[in-house]
Amino acid sequence: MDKPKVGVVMGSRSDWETMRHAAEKLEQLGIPHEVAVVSAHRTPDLLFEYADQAAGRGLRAIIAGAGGAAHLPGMLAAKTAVPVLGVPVQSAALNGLDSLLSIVQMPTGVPVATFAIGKAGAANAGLFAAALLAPEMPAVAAALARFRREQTDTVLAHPDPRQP
Ligand code: RP5
Repeated sequence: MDKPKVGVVMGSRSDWETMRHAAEKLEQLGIPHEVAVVSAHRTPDLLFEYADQAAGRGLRAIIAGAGGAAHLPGMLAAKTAVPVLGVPVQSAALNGLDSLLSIVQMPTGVPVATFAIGKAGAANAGLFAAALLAPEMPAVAAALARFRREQTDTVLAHPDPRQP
């Protein structure tokens, strides 16, 4: 098995229903990846260990999803120079606005690339990771180009929204 190039981490098992959309895109585009629950609040030592080892293990990007007081992406970014792609998980109490603001409002100097709330954000984080890897992985570049072409062709082939 190829060594993972992308880590998909999340604050809780309950985030998987959202974060699986990131993993599915990586799978579809042939990107070696790993998936794990790493909680900023419940397993802080694991979070530090994961961030410390990320670059050395060959990860080129970390997609981190969390909901509510969503500190996981920001704390990872604080501990590693590997690009962190933050996905706000839709929370029950505030519909994910809390998650979004927790992730996007990083102070100067510690960037987290922040995506949309929920499924779209997770899927787009997967696609964005593919774009980051494309220059060094020709097969990924080709798969990403194919995905985009098929997406465009699908829209163009069904221009009338009244037709199924
Ligand atoms: C966050 O708290 C997690 O990322 C999750 O979105 C939220 C709720 O976690 P659980 O109570 O479902 O484990 O840390």
